[in-house]
Amino acid sequence: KNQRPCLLWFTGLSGSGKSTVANALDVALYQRGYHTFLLDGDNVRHGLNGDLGFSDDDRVENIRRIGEVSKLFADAGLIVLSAFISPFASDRRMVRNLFPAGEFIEVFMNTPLETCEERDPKGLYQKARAGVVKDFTGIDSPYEAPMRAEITLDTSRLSVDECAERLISYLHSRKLI
Ligand code: GGZ
Repeated sequence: KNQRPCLLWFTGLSGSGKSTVANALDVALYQRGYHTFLLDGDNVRHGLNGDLGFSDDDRVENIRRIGEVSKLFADAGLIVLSAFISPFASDRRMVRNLFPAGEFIEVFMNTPLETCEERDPKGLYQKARAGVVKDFTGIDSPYEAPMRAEITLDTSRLSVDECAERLISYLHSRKLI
């Protein structure tokens, strides 16, 4: 199947649906015969970035490395899906600048903090509120919302499948697939 390499960069709070939507899109693209690669905390923060924590400096380095790895996979011709909080606008811009115009697609998961906190799948918000976990994004560490994301999705209003469909439509409209 014809495809053009690109990077779909999912940014948003913990629990906003980044990994869930990226995984659903990954499956949908695979089923349609496209070659993709998904990067998220599960396969990056334990291995490649196992030396990094959640201080501002470590988050900057986390995103820098992920941007470079994403670029390598795109150079190999893949549609890359990367799902990280990436709270700082400057880091997202740095990754954007690694890519030709139109090949970096910022996907802002704009799910309200309230919803993310209700979901709290790992109990981390509760720990952050209790002060047991420090520097937690949205609680005592900042999240800089994108001003000009290519796509904004809110999983408190849209189902995971609807989000994936919107992303597929976008890729079609830009002739990336
Ligand atoms: C934010 C944290 C923290 C702190 C652990 N702040 O929802 P999760 O659990 O499964 O995914 C979150 C993940 C965030 O890692 P990222 O690499 O995406 O972050 S960043 O882009 O800011 O570097 C969360 C868990 O790690 N987690 N401690 N203090 N999220």
